[in-house]
Amino acid sequence: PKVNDEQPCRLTARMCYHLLSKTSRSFSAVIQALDGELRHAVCIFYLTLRALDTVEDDMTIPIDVKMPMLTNFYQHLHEPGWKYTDSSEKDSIVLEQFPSVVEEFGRLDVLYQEVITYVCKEMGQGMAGFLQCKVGTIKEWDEYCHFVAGLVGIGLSRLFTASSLETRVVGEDTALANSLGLFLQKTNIIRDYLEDTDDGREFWPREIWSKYAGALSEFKRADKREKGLECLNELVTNALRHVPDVLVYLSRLRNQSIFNFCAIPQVMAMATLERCYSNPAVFTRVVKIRKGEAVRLMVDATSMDAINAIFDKFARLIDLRVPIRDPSAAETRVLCGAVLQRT
Ligand code: PS7
Ligand code: MN
Ligand code: MN
Ligand code: MN
Ligand code: MN
Ligand code: MN
Repeated sequence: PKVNDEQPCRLTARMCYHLLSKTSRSFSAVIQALDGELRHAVCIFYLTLRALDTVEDDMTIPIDVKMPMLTNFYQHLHEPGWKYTDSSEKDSIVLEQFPSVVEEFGRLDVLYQEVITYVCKEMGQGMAGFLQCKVGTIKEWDEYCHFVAGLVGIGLSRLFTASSLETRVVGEDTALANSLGLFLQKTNIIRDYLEDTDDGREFWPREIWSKYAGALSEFKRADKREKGLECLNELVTNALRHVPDVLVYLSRLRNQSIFNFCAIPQVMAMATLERCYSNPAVFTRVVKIRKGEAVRLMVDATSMDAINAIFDKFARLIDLRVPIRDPSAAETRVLCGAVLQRT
């Protein structure tokens, strides 16, 4: 994708792009390539949510401190100079340099400010609600993913429409926008099994894993591999249900820079799901798509024809690997078939 190399001259704006490149490998380039004022609005949106997520992820903050921090976080967007310097999380720099984010937030069009505030408030509340209890039912899994990612999709879509670069339907169809977030978040949760359980976090829904094990961490044991794979495949199958929504959403986009921004992460998620499907390595190491493969996908994912071809390819690869006796086999095949039959 085309890179927008315009350098902002304000110190606080420059700090924001520095923070963006420091904290995101995948989003930094596509955000910086966005057209017009959308580029800055999405950059500030990203940094705000990255800061909030850093608080959620910080296991050294006691729960009774973290709870009000999450629910009140949106208020800091209106407090010049607010920062938090006691985190030792990976992306703590965003909390330490938050005064630059607050300054730049205040310079955005009020329409953009309102969307960012709304998502930050709802996400903080949602995260707080899940602090105590782990994800139990499949319904709760969708709820958690709505709070941390579906809302991002809804907010971004409203920003697209507010910028006039996209039509009204993009910002108004919240169900489709939610699906793009859920597809990314579920893939992230599936892939991060080992990292998350090693950190004492559990995001795989109990309603699903309890069919295959007495405790989620059991899947790390070699003798539980088969059950682990069946559980993994049920989760991948659940995530694949969002693919039809993703493709309809992407087909509605008209602006090339927005299309690339939305499509690239979705294509990466589909590639990651294919890599994770029936793959025992999910339980022993971090499963990643190869660097060269990721670059190829980023370069290619610029038209609806290319997106259709890429989703086709990965659906076909999953379909070929469905184990005969897998409990989810029938549904997995139906969902892969639905992707393939569109063209
Ligand atoms: C505003 C671009 C494009 C309609 C910080 C983009 C964590 C998967 O496992 O660090 O914690 O390391 O890899 C992004 C829909 C959200 C959902 C969400 C804000 C797509 C805070 C991204 C991203 C909607 C909660 C990856 C959801 O984080 O995870 C902007 C359309 C942030 C999007 C979190 C996760 C993002 C995520 P981990 P990551
Ligand atoms: Mn990450
Ligand atoms: Mn988090
Ligand atoms: Mn995180
Ligand atoms: Mn994760
Ligand atoms: Mn992480």
